[in-house]
Amino acid sequence: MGKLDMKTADRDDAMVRDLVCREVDHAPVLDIHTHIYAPRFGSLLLWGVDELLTYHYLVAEVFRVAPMPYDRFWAMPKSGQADYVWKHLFIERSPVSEACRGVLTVLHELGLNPARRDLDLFRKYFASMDAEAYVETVFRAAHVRSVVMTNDPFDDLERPMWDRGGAADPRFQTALRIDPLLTGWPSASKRLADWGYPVRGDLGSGDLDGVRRFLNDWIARMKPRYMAVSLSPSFRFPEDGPCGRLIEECILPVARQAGIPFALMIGVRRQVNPGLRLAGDGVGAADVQAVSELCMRHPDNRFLVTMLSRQNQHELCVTARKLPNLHVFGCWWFLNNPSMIEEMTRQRFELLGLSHTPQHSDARVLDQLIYKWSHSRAVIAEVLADKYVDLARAGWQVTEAEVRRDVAGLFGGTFEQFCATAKP
Ligand code: FIX
Ligand code: ZN
Repeated sequence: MGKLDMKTADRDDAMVRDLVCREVDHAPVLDIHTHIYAPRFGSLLLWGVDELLTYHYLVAEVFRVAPMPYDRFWAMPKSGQADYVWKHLFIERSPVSEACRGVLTVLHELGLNPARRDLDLFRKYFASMDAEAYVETVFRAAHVRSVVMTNDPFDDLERPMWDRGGAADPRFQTALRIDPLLTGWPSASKRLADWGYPVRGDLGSGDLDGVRRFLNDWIARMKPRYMAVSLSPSFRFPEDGPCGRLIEECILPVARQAGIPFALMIGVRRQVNPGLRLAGDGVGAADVQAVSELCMRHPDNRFLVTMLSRQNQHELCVTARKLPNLHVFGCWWFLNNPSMIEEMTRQRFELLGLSHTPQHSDARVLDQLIYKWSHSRAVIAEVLADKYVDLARAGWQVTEAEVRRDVAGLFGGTFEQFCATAKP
């Protein structure tokens, strides 16, 4: 290439990069897995600086640098816990971790100058907010068009909210979460019996019928986008225990009939350190073969899968290449860091093209939508731009409309199309 040609190529590359950044920055996202709630769920919707600072990612981090008896920490009011995190992770050392950086990004994007380092000032800003208006502010700042909640009928705080009903809110879609059913059948079966389902715990035909009725009732009530479970690294399929049997005989037929996917989030070791509560979960490499078997044996079901261990990512992509009923999504939890997002997104583009959903936020605090999306967008834009530049080298120029189309797919459109194929 001559000098002039190289200059032109560099200019074209820069134009592609600018275009991709603009499109990715502003693409309205459908966030397909979160733990935030619509305002009608009242106190379950968490927001504000004290909630941000006591996010379980930060609780794990503060105990590394300033351990104290767990009971003493949990006995403190939320503001006391937040003060403790602020002092040890932001004031006494620089907040370089991804979770710490996230708090600063939120404050910064809300126009609160984090450099003031004045927690009470930040608190004042949130104290003057009303939940409904703040949802609008955050969705606008994060360019989020809708989120999928995690809705758990076994949760004693959440269940009564459903009994009370209330108008559906298109900004907050639902997902029926059923972990206790698959990971703690003996006690889940007792609860189903308490709620009036004819379940004895022996997994006989009466039990299976009762579970299917339970699932159908909650699907009718919640109208979920999908059913979901998180599973440990020891998950195997097929399997003759309660987990395998309930998946095969209850969840999959019910999902097929309802026309919704089944989402599996695999690889979490729950309560490695129970003193840390929600912050006490860990990770382990899981068995991708189980995912492959599940999808192969049930071609009429649709599966959304994310795995927590870095080791599982390549095999999961290769498995998805073979199985069109498998949709890979997100960089989950300990993978939601720029270095991991970059590696995984690159690998997914290279192996799966655009047929995946690169990211979900997993936000537990409303405000986190701002940082989780702004941090992820920056990485996804860079990787996507690299790919378009590679195409340009091969003589294929993408148009603005094509970039917009592709980005819309990555930020929720492809997920919606995949869900639509689950309809009977
Ligand atoms: O199981 C899940 O959906 C996990 O994402 C959460 O339980 C976890 O605590 C979390 O918030 C991770 O980001
Ligand atoms: Zn989650």
